[in-house]
Amino acid sequence: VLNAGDKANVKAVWNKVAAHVEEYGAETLERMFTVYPQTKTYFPHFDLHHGSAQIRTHGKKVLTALGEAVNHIDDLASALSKLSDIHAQTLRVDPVNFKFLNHCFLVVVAIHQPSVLTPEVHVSLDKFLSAVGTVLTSKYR
Ligand code: HNI
Repeated sequence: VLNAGDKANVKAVWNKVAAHVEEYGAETLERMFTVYPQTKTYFPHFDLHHGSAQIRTHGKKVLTALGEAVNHIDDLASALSKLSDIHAQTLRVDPVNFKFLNHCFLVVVAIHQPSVLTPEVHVSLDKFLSAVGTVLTSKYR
């Protein structure tokens, strides 16, 4: 459960991330595809080469959605309801992949914004990303 301190920490991270959603999003996806190549199977229709315009566009979409979740951190379930339907019913992304994406995003934040990522903030960001993953995989049947 995200407590008040966690919520403040996540908002502090987002203050640093918001201006870079396309860059950080693309880097997150590129790391995910390289480090966990099985994640590429969900994107057979994408050009996955370095610098791909599709990766940039999709990275921006994913991080923009995460930013929306930060803006509705007290009600993630409603804020992510539509995305949850898409991932569970249409895309059928195996839940393990959310851990991979979360890990890669943490690495990207650590690289680009090292000063914001104190151990306490790291914990809060990890909790937030897990909570988002839980919501996005909550409608699987
Ligand atoms: Ni995800 C589409 C957000 C995790 C595979 N994803 C989206 C869209 C958003 C999004 C936004 C665009 C939806 C639309 O078209 O309306 N994805 C998120 C978020 C997370 C996440 C916020 C977790 C933090 N997605 C994942 C994971 C995978 C994944 C872990 C698989 C490894 N997502 C997809 C695929 C699509 C997608 C595939 C469709 C892409 C396309 O354009 O065809």
